[in-house]
Amino acid sequence: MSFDVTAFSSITTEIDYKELGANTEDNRLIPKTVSASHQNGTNEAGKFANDKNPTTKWCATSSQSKTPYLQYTFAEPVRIDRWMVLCAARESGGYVAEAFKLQYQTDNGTWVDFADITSNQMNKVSCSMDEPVVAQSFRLQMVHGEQGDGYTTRIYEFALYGQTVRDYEDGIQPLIQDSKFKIQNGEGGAYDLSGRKIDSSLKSGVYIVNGRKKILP
Ligand SMILES: [Ca+2]
Repeated sequence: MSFDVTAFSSITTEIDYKELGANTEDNRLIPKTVSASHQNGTNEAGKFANDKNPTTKWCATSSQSKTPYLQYTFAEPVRIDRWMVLCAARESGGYVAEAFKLQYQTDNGTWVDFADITSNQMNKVSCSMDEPVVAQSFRLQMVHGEQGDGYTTRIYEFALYGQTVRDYEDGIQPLIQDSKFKIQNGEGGAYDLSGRKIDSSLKSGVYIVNGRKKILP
């Protein structure tokens, strides 16, 4: 993973609106539903981490839960290659979340970590992933919502970036059809998009198997 971050500060936390925008070149994905395990009333509901407004937040008090989560569920499977969490330094540097995890849900319902952030002091944590994650539901699972002894959660934005699996597959279809290796007709084997036959077991990625696209998360 590579981090592109802003250190926490009690002075400034505003971020570039372009970073927050949906359907821009940043490919922010908008979930169909946003739900929080706990929230501090309707004015600090989970949806405020998804409103592209860096001055509104999802909050869950420590008395409600020390480890609440925020869940995004998309209308169809998506392929995530970047994420961003904007914390609460605009209120206080001490309110920057120290520890949290990002999770995706597998087909059998299990939640799996794909990021585990500890000892964080950055107000905006923006991470590009070397290995994209394909799923339909994701969670920001809080571990420690503040820098000190407190456990109140304050998240101003939680964003996932990427493409729907459908759009991604549409994007690679021309690569398959234009391949000089004729892999679109590949018989009885697995090939990568460069036309190389894969003899070992398949890792995550996109392959042509028996002439059809196959995405392995
Ligand atoms: Ca917000």
